[in-house]
Amino acid sequence: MHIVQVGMEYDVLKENNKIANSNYRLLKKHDIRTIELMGSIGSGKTALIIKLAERLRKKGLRICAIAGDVTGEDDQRRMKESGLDAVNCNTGHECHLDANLVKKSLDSMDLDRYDVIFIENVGNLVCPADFPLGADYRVVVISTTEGDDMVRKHHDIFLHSDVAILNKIDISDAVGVDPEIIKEDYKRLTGGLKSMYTCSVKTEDGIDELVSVLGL
Ligand SMILES: Nc1nc2c(ncn2[C@@H]2O[C@H](COP(=O)(O)OP(=O)(O)OP(=O)(O)O)[C@@H](O)[C@H]2O)c(=O)[nH]1
Ligand SMILES: [Mg+2]
Repeated sequence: MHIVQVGMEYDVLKENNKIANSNYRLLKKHDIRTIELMGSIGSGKTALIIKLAERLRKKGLRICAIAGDVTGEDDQRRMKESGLDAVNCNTGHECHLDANLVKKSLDSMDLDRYDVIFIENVGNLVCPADFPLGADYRVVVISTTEGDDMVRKHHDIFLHSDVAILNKIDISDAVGVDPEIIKEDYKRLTGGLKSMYTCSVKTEDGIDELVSVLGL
């Protein structure tokens, strides 16, 4: 029984990776840069996408976002209200997007209209890790309000992502969290090879640096 379960899981992940590769090739064919944002519920993924998109529009880039959530259209609505083109992508019951759901969203879009696509994954620090979607960068966003132990508790998502961001540094004192502890944990986990970037979407601290880190 145990062996069968492992085999099924392997097939699902293999199939996902195949579709993710095809998403990646499709996006490259249209010369689109794609950034996936994963991270905890409420860490500020939607707020960060809206803020980055504002910056990029000023540079003349054409932006769209895929708003991933279990149910509802709240994030898509916020994105659209900010002037950003956005496609809603509900998983129904699942705790993460998969490459096939993203493929369906991409199929519904006119890809010649965009230079950059943001994909917001479902708020979760566990499930999205194993399911690449075909983006250029996988970014994980956590925030000071989650405490200082997220890196110690969730190795996989940090190891499966290219860039890590600690948001809401404007309220780190108020919630009694020292950003340096989280950054040190991350450095230790990644063997000193990568640093975590800090920002506040609210005060815009660190946003310009993120634009350049993400190659935008
Ligand atoms: N103080 C402060 N609040 C922030 C910051 N960034 C986001 N918020 C607030 O945090 C709350 C959650 O932000 P969202 O952007 O909805 O977070 P999310 O990660 O998209 O949440 P889910 O989609 O539900 O997983 C909102 O009330 C934001 O206004 C920040 O840098 N500082
Ligand atoms: Mg959101």
